[in-house]
Amino acid sequence: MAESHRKALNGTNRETIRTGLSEESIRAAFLDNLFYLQGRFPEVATLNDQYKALAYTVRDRLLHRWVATTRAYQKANPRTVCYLSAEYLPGPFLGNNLLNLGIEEPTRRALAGLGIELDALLEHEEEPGLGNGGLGRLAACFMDSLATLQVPAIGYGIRYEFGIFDQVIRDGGQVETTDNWLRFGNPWEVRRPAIAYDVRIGGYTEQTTDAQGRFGVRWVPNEVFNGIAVDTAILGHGVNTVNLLRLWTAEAAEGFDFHAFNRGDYYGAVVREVRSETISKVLYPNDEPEIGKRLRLLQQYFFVTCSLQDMIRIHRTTGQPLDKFHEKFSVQLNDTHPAIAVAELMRLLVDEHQMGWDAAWEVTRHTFAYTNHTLLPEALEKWPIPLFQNVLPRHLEIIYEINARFLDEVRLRHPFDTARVQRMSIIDEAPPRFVRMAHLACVGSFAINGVAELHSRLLKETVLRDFFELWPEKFQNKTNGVTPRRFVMLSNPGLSRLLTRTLGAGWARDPSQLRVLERHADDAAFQQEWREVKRSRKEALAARILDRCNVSIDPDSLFDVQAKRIHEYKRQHLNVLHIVTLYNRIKFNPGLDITPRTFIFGGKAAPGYAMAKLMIRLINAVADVVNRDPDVAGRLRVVFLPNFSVKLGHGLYPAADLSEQLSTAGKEASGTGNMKFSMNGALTIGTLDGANVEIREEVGADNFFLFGLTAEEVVRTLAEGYRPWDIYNANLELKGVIDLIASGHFSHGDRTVFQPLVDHLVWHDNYLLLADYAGYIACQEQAGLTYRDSRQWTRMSILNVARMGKFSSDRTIAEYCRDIWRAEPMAVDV
Ligand code: Z2T
Repeated sequence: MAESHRKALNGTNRETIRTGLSEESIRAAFLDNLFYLQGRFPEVATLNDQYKALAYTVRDRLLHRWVATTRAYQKANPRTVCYLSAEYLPGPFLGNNLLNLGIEEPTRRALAGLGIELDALLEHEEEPGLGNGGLGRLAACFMDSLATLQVPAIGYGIRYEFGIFDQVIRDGGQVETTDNWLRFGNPWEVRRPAIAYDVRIGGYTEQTTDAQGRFGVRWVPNEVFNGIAVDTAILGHGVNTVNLLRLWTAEAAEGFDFHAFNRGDYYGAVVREVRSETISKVLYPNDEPEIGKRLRLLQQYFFVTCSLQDMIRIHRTTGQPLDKFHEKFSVQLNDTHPAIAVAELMRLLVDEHQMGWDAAWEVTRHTFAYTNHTLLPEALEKWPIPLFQNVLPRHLEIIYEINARFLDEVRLRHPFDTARVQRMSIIDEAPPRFVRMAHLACVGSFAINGVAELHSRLLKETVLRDFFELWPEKFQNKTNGVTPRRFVMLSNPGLSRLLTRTLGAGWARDPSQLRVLERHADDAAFQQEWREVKRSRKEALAARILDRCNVSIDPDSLFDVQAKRIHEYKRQHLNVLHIVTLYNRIKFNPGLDITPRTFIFGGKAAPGYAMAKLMIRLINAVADVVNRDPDVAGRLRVVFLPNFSVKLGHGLYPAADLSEQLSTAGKEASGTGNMKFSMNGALTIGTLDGANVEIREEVGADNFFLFGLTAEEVVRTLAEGYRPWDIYNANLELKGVIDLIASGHFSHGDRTVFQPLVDHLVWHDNYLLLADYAGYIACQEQAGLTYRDSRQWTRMSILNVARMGKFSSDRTIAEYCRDIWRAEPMAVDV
C-alpha cells in the first residue's frame, strides 16, 4: 500500500508506539510489547513470545480504528446488520490484519532487523476452528466483506473453548483429538466482563397479575448462568472500519447460588459452575444436526439470548423506543441454529418489556431474515417437544401461540386443506412431537434465501414449497462468495503480484477488473509467468507434504485436489474409483501413456459418521498401495493431507491444477471451496450442482470439465427404480475396480474392511456414483489430455481467474445489503 494511503489510514503523520505504521515504529512497538506484555527480551524470547508480541503490536493498530469506528457508530446511529451464527471459521488473524492494514512489508523488515522471520510467526498462529466447514467459513468471509464495504455490523456467536477436533490419521483411519486452541492464550480477543447477560434454563411458567390487573407470564427457571462478551476486531481492507465479532462465553451466574453456599453446599455450587461452563465448552463436530442433544439446544439458546439482549441494550442507548427495534437492526439467521431467536425476541418484548403481542410480532417479523444452507432432509433441525419443554418451557408456549395464529392464516388461504396445515405446522405431530426449526424461521422472517441459484430454486420446489406458495415475495437467492483478500492476496502473493502488475491494484476490491486478463490469455510471455506462479505454489505444497506425510510428489504432475468435509454426497469415493481405474489400466498395460497425476485429499469426517470414516480409510489404503507400487511410480501418487483447516487451505488452493466438485446434483447447496480453487487458477471438474452451475456460466463451458446427471435426472433416475447392480455388471472396467477393492487388495487381503462401502455402492448407491462413473472417467480423461497441452491449459486457467469476479463475497454482501438488510456503507475517519 502506498505511503500516502497509510498516512490517510493513520490519520496523522505523527507516529506513536501504539499507532505508527513505519518499519521503525513497528520494531519499537514489537520490542516494547515483548518486554511489557511478555516480560521477555529478544535473546530469550520463544517463538510464541515473538508471535504474541507481534500480534499485540498489530492489535494496538486495530484498536485505534476500532475506537474510531465505535465512536462514529455511536454518533451516527446507523442501521446495523447482526449476523447470528453458531459457527465462525475466521482462519489465522495475523496475516490478514497485516494485509488489511497494508503493513506487511514494513513489518517483515522490522522483524528481519531483529533476525526474526515473519513467515515463522505467521506459521505459528493457531486458528480458531469454531466451525465445521462451509457455513462457518462463509460467516467469516461475510464479516470481512461487511467491514471492507464499511457496513456497520456485529457478528454474534459462541466462543467455544474447544473448536472442531484435530484430525490425525492413525493406521489409515481418522482419530480425533481435542483442539486446545486457547492453550497459549488468544491475543486477538478482548474480554468484556461488563457486557454480561443472564441466561435462564428450565423450570416452569406461571400467570401473574400486575398492579393494573393485567395478566402476564413469569418464567421461573431452575438454573441461571451468565454469558460474557469476548470481542474480536474485524478490520476491512484498506479502510478504517472495524466491526465486531462478539462471541459469548458461559460462566456461573454471580450470586445466583449463594443459597447453596449458605447451606454449606459448596460442592453443589461448584458443580453448577462447572455445568454452566460446559455450555460454551465444545463445538458439535457434525454438519448435520444432533437431534435430541440437550447441550446443543442450550448452546443455541445461550448465544441467541445474549445477542438479542445485547441488541436491546444497544438500542436503548439510542433513546429510541423498542417498537423501532427493527429499524435499527437487521438480524440474519445463519441456518436454523439461531432460529430460536424468533421466540426469544417475542419473549423479551412481551414478558420482559411489556409490549403487546401484536406489536411485538410486528417488530419480530420485520427483524429476522433466514438463510437456508441445505436441502438434505436429514439435516433439517427439529427438537423433540419433551426436551424442548424441559429446557425452554416459556418458549414452547410462545411457539404454540405463533403457530396457532400462523395456521389460522394458512386455513384462510387454503380452506379444507388439512394436509397442508399439517405439513406447514411448526409442530411435527409424529410422536414424541417436534419443533421444526426451519418452519419457525420461515414464519418469523421477512426474507428467506438459498445460497446458489439452483439451491434457491430447489428450496422453493421442494422443502419450502408450501411456504413459497404462501409467501412468494419472501424468497430470494444470494449466491455465496469468498473473500479475495484471504483467498487470493494472502494465500497467493505471487499471483496477486502478477495480477497487480498486469491490471493495477483495484482487482481485490473490484474483481470485475480481472476481466482485463482475458486479453493476456494467449500471450506466451504472460502464460509463462502464470505457470511459474503455479509451479512455485506446487513446489511449496510438495515440500509441505514431504514434511507432513513423508510422501514425495512431483510438481510437474497434475495436482488433482479434493478438499472439503468427507460426506457420501460429496463423493470422495467417486474420486477413488477414478484412481483405482487408472491404477488398473496401468497394471493391465504397463506401458500406458497417461498424464502423471498427484491426487490430494483433505477433510474431516463427523466422528459418528461411520461411512465417512470408512471413506477416509479407503483413501489412505489406496494411497498406501499406489504409492508403494513401482509399476505406477511416476504416474500416480495419492496423498491424504490430515487436519484440513483454513490455514492448510492457504497452501492448497494456489497449488491445485484441478478442483474436484463431485457432489450428486441437487445435494450441495452451494460449495465455496469450488470458488477458492477457481480464483487461484485451478480448473474445475464437476457436476451441475450448487454454485458449480454459476461458475461454469461465468468461466464458460469450454473452461470447465462437466460431467454427470442433472438434479432433475437424479430425481428421475431414483424414481424409476435405480439398480446400481446392473451398472456394476454392465461396465467391466467399473466391475474390475469395485472387485479389486472388495478383494482386499487395499486392505492386506482383508475382504471385510471395505465391504460395507462396496455393498452400499452395488446395492443402494443413494448418491448415484455408479450412474455417474462412466461420464466422470471420460471427463477425467479429457482433463488429463488437456493438461498435456500446456498452452491450452494455461489459457483456461487464466480465463477462470479472469471471470471469477462474481464470486467475491463483496458482491454477495452488497446484494444482502440491497435486497434484505437495507443497510448502507458508512465511512470512518481516524
Ligand atoms: C455447512 O457447512 C453447510 C450446510 C449446512 O447445512 C451445515 C453446514 Cl455445517 C445445515 C454448507 C453447505 O453444505 C455448502 O454447500 C455451502 O456452500 C455452505 O454451507 C455455505 O453456504
